[in-house]
Amino acid sequence: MFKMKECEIYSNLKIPCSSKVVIRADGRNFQRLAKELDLKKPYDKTFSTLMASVGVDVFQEFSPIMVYTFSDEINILLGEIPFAGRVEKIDSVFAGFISSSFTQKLMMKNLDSDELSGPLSFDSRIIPLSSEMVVKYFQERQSEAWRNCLNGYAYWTLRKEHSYQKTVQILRKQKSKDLHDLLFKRGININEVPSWQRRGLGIYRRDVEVEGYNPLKEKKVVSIREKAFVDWELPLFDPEFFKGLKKLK
Ligand SMILES: Nc1nc2c(ncn2[C@@H]2O[C@H](COP(=O)(O)OP(=O)(O)OP(=O)(O)O)[C@@H](O)[C@H]2O)c(=O)[nH]1
Ligand SMILES: [Mg+2]
Repeated sequence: MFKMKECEIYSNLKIPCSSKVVIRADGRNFQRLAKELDLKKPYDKTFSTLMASVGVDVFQEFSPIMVYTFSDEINILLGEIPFAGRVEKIDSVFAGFISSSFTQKLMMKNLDSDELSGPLSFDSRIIPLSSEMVVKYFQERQSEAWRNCLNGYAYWTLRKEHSYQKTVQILRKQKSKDLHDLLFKRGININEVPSWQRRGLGIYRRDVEVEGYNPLKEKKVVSIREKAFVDWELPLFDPEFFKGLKKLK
């Protein structure tokens, strides 16, 4: 007898057991959202703070090893693989969770969300990697953050002087060195803009001192707790950085 369940043909798709897993979620149509929220250009710290707090929500819910975010993307290096590695379940739950967390934080931040044209969403993809590829993956995302930073500053600086068409035309043939010079002539040293704009933001476990009170001994006590730490001053990623990351105890 035919069972409708048999039409759910992707439900058995699973992540290969031996791989490390990164999930990358990306805001859908956030160029439009940035306009609607009238975000500062090229970087709006309120928006990045919001993305960081979404990352902290992900951290608390799924206990990954690290979250890395820049622009409208969030990369999640998983420790334990949830939902028995089921691809559909993981992709849909992460996209849903992140979209919902973002919306909740947006409402709390009181960014001018009355102007939104409708519900917002994030997509999500699963990237299985060998251990060696994990560092390379994050290095590539961090290079993308840097390219974004350079292009974003160049674009918005020129837009103060030129139309959209003219700006695109000027930028078309420029190499990265030309963009540095172009910005430098206008008083911006791109190597000195805030680290989070050049390198993105990381969230990972770190020991922090927590002050408490021991009522029996009637005195203050300091204990060490592991907490999700938002790093606004990330180094350039290298293998050492990843070796130092704490896994869930
Ligand atoms: N003004 C401003 N815009 C930002 C900021 N961070 C991200 N964005 C916007 O978010 C966009 C992210 O790029 P994409 O993901 O390629 O663009 P998208 O419109 O989301 O397109 P899809 O992801 O394909 O749906 C950028 O082009 C910016 O327009 C910010 O701090 N300030
Ligand atoms: Mg996007």
